[in-house]
Amino acid sequence: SGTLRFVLGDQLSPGLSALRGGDRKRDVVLMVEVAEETTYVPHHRKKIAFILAAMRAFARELEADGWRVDYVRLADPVNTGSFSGELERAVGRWDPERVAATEAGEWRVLEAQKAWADAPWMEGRTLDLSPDDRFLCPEAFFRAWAGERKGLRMEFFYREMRRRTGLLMDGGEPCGGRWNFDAENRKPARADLFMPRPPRFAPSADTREVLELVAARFADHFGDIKPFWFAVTRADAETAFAHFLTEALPRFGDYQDAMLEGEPFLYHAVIALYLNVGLLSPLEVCQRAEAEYRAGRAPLNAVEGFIRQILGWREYVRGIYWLTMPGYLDRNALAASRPLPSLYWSGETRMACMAAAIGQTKAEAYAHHIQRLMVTGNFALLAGIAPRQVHEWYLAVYADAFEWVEAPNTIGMSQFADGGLLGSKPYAASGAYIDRMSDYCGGCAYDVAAKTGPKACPFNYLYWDFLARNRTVLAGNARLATAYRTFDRLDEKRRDAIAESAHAFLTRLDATGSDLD
Ligand code: DLZ
Ligand code: SF4
Repeated sequence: SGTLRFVLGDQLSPGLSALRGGDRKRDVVLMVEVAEETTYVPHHRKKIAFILAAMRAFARELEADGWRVDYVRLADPVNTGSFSGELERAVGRWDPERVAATEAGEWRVLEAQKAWADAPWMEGRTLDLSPDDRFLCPEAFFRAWAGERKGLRMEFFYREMRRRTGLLMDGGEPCGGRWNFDAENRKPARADLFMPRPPRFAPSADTREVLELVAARFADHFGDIKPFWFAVTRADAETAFAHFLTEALPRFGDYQDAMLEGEPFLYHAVIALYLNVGLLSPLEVCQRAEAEYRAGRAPLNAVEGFIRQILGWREYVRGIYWLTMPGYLDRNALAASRPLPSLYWSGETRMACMAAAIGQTKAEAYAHHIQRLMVTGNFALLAGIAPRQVHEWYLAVYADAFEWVEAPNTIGMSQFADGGLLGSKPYAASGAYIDRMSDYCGGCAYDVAAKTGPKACPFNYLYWDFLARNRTVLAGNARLATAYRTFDRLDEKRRDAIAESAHAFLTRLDATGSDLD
């Protein structure tokens, strides 16, 4: 009797639609740790630890709030290893009248949820699958918006969302008279002693138990488990966010695109992982950032930039995901087919920028967006790596990576494999961009000023090689016209030297998985 309320590992929010209107005396909340979710891509060990620890903490929070929670652990010998298998067993245990669930964030899991309605063990019971209204843009709203347009530019979607929510609006007008202050947000950073760091939380006894489980069970997965300092409770995630608001938000805008050796976090909030599992609410974090602006404690360029990431970009990529799945994962507009080189897992490379981004990814299950887009993403794009493999790497290695947000970012924005649905041009750049935005090049074995030859920065010749190789697809792109003109003005000897350097580099990459001898 009663309702079985199934809560997934990225649905750790007390206000979740599947819990709404529940009867704490009659209903049971089901949460399950399952092998399928931990291995559908080889997740970073810190990511698995984070999700399982947050799930266990949430189960305790629900119990403290009067719910009865049926929690299945990964090590339970009768665990079937899948959501559907565990739901079937739980239905057998509780014989509920109804099963309630919130629609999964991923297409793969939503398909499984929809199939529950016809499962033999659901006979005589109702399935109540409700939308995930923690997101600010309902799927139907996005479809209607997208249906009217050819180009789906984030900027216009974002303006609709500003109007719809009233965030950073003065009446009908955007605060400060402009929608977007990004032009002010492109400053390189300098290391200073007072740079804020995200607060670190000591693992509880429960979390330490999870760390041991993950160490034993996922010994062959990528990534360091310790030190483990992520928040796993709502209270700690809120502390982390409050710290960001006072310490980093005021300068977040200025240094959004900067990269510094040894400074993985800069002025970034490092809250995507908390938002994406439900420990923080997207609407609330936007409202609190706006309050900092209204109180005069943070400038508009910072607050607008922060809110755009969440209200604009995050909602927009989710809309794109549901609009284009399931085909999206196999898009490959540039027909890139090189297998992902092993240096993405080992971090062993002479390219200082790549070593820094991959090294900190291994340590922290985190890299900020410019490292992902302009270093590891840019390299994969220039080297012509198969987008599906690039996608699976990002999905595996980042604690905040769930397919709905990661796939459009990787396949669309970073790899241009959707042919320009998301971005109007590929995010391809030579070493000069990385040099301008970071301090990596000074400590690199390569010379960022050299264009060709064994000492030259590989991003330099790979950039031209990328443009030359993809000419038929990209030549018509207005935003690349200048680049193609520059390339065509190079004399033949230069162009041959570029092709030769690129060929030598890529041949070694294919043979060894890296650029080492
Ligand atoms: C990512 C993940 C992992 C590693 N483990 C679990 C798990 O054991 N149990 C669970 O409910 N969810 C897990 N998740 C998150 C799910 O993969 C996530 O809910 C799906 O991606 C659906 O959006
Ligand atoms: Fe990266 Fe090239 Fe700079 Fe080295 S020189 S850090 S490879 S951009």
